[in-house]
Amino acid sequence: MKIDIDQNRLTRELNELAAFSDVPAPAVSRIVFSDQDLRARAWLKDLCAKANLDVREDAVGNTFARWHGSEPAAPAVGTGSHIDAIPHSGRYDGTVGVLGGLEAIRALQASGFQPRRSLELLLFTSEEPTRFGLGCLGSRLLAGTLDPAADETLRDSEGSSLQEIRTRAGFHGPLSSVLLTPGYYDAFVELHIEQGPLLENRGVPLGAVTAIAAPASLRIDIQGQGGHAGAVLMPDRHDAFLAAAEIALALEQAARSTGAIDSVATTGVCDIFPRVINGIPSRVNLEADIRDIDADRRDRMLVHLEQTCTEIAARRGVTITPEFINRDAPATCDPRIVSAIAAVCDENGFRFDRMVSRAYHDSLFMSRICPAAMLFIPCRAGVSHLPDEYSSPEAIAQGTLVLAQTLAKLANS
Ligand code: HGY
Ligand code: MN
Ligand code: MN
Repeated sequence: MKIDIDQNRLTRELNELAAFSDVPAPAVSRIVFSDQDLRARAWLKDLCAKANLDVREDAVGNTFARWHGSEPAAPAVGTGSHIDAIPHSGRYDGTVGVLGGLEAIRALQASGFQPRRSLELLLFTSEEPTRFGLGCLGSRLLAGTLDPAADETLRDSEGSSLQEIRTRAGFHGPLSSVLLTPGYYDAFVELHIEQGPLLENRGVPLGAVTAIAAPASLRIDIQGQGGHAGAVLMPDRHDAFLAAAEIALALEQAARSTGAIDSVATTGVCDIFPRVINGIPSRVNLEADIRDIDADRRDRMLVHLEQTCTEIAARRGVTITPEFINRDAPATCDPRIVSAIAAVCDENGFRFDRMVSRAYHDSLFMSRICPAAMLFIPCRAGVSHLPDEYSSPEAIAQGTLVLAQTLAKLANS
């Protein structure tokens, strides 16, 4: 069965999708449920309809495009990713998995392949934490790992709730209806850029992902004492920002001192109040991201952080309140699917590495409800979440070909 990936069409579609953006090229900003996101979704649904796929959307906007197999009642094989993009980022993160998944299905259709199990493309809602502060919103709800009460509790920076925003975007129904029934999928495979430099450094074109790191994130509120930048003497100060600075450095030290290269931590948000040059910071809001492929080691970093906050609060006379946003377990990718990816690479004579994913993905939550794995392709210098994120048309097409052949194996397993 010869499967031809239409590399030019796939490249063109990736560039068309990138144009649905709130910032000029080469950067992409496409926040979930923004006008650009909704336009991009409509454009994608039209492509799926043209491929004769049966399209449906759930109450949070997860979108499913199904090619019905000869055994429609059998658990399906899924593939897909996300199209939301953090501000001023790139055009390949997530989109390669959505448009590559569509191209894989179209190539299988054109090859005359007949799936026994249905093949289904997914577009997950809000993989990025940008708008609601929590990543993988759509896949968490599909997996039942997020309380539907999030409809009210999750709010964007303007105070609008998830419920208000999703219904305004045209997605209705109770959030509890998003949960997938057990056995809905027999397998799920996500194609994604590596978002790291390992494949490119090794000159290897493909990565079969064996595990996905355990992400945790938290908000830290620091309440100090404001005052006049000139009049308050240093011994009398309770500067909230200096306490925050110590926390950020302690977090870095915690990640560097575990002895493992897989421990990482970043303080990516720091809001200072009242944010005036001649006022002592009275309050700071920090948001930190802590990950490791080993959950226990990650949790030891979190314990160290909490102990450090207690010590800084006492010494500086400030109040420090850490609040977890998420604290997820890592995922082990399904060995059967990893083996199917490996077999396809071997059959094609493609080199590949088995590797872990340090970024989290929707596959992390799909693995809670079905066997799941990921296929990586290189991105230039490992750059991602930046406008110069890049993966070559050839690398994307090769990854799409391996995805197509892997889906075919799984659909008729
Ligand atoms: O942050 C992540 O790992 C993903 O790219 N959202
Ligand atoms: Mn991302
Ligand atoms: Mn992604």
